[in-house]
Amino acid sequence: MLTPGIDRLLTRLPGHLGIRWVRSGKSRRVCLWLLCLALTWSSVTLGALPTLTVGTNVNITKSTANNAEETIAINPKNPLNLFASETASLATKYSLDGGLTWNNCNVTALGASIGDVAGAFDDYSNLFLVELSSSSFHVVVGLSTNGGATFSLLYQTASSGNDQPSVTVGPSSTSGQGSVWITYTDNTGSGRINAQGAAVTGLGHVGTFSAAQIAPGTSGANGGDYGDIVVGPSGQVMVTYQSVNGSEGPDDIWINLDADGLGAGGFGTQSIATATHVGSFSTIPAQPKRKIDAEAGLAWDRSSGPYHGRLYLLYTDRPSTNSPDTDIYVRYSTNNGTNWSSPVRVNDDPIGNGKSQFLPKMALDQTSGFIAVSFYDCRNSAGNNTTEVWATVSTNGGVSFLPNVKVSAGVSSALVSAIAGTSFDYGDYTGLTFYGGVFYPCWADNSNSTGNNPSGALSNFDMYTARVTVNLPVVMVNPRRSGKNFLVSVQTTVGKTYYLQSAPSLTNPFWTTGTNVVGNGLLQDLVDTNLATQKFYRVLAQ
Ligand SMILES: [Ca+2]
Ligand SMILES: [Ca+2]
Ligand SMILES: [Ca+2]
Ligand SMILES: [Ca+2]
Repeated sequence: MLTPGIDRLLTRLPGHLGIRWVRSGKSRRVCLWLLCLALTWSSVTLGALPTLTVGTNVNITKSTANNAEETIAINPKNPLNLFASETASLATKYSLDGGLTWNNCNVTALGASIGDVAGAFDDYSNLFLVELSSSSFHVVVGLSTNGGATFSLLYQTASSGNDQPSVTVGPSSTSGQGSVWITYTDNTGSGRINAQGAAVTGLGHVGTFSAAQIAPGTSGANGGDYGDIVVGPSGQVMVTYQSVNGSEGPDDIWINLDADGLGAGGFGTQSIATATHVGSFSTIPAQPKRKIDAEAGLAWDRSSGPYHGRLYLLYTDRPSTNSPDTDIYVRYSTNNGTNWSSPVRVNDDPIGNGKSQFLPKMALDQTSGFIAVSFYDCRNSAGNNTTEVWATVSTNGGVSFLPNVKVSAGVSSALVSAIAGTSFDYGDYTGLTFYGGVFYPCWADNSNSTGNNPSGALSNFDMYTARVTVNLPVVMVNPRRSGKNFLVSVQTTVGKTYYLQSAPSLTNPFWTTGTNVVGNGLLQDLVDTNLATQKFYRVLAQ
């Protein structure tokens, strides 16, 4: 039972914790207000940052074939259900136990493919898979309604000669209805960026894909490729891509917005979101044959968190064309891509150390608005040519990123004969998915750190993943009454002092400071021995 004052109570109070104590008549009750997320946002005040815990590396494929260029997706309706696939050998797998064990998907209905796989689950548990057909590179869209066990053929483009399709899901511009969108490069149209969307109304209920919409400005010399697509909170859709100049760079990363999503309006004029020194074929020591592009990626915050509506752009840049010192950057926009923030460097190894970070992927947790980024990283490679996988998270809307964590247990290399002979290196991209405070990078690994790559170490890649958990700092637990005492436990940090304050109402600007404790790194109690009929409590740290 909430009293009329509760709405006002739900006003966020940065930098402290709020608790309302109500004691009335015969029934005594406590209305507790635990702002765990607010605590994270106010972590500067409280002196505690979220941490990331990396789980055991899992070898998804365990195959003698070469496995590289991955996609991974988590089912928001059942987060123990994951899907992963890769281009080099088209291993296509699903998991029902949170990524610990993996089964083969049946994709025979989709026909023969040359890969360029990408997958996404929607909120109805629909799993969409896009890939290129072996015959003429049509974009094939598969649908699984059973978590990845079997796929049916949902759609195939009329256009041929396509490249690098992506798929994404979200709401539509019609209330209560979802949408699924694909984008790809149509090379019969000289590098046009095409997008097509369909309404989704339930599990297995997917409408007809719209005709191919061309992103204006993309054709001929300004053709785009290596892009991404994302759906915003009101069903609006954005594509990103970089110019295909076939060179080391410099280059531009472009965007077009379809403001009404599945509505009749098309994509607007293209605009440059950022310049980069990474061209569409940039040579780095770790990926010398396949080369890399900037791997532009998009995420849009549709959560109810504090950064709802924020749009994120991920890309790779370097200090100058031909520099091996590639870095990963994120910019954000609060106005549908009209303006972008300054770039924030995601990798946290020393600036200017010459080491390559490449093939980044970004994913947004729609339960919180947190964004994760993972990437191959040569920071620990003396020759800047062997890789680990590193990752990090931003909990503050892309303003900063947590200290990076190493996700891969071993060190991999594309310079070994088995991989160099393919000229495919690590492929063109990696996978990442993020839901409910847990994210899963997916990458090509030939370290054999798990001991179950049948090709042994430093031979053919297997596809690996690991569960990475975001741990929010617990700073206040177990608020409780004991006789005439009110108590709350606080996780303290050395160097801070914690004060319990109370006030008779939230509109009263005068808070009475009660007891305090000096932080010692342990859980400590703050006590008010003068419980009144109604009090509002907060804990300050300074
Ligand atoms: Ca590819
Ligand atoms: Ca539209
Ligand atoms: Ca670097
Ligand atoms: Ca393998």
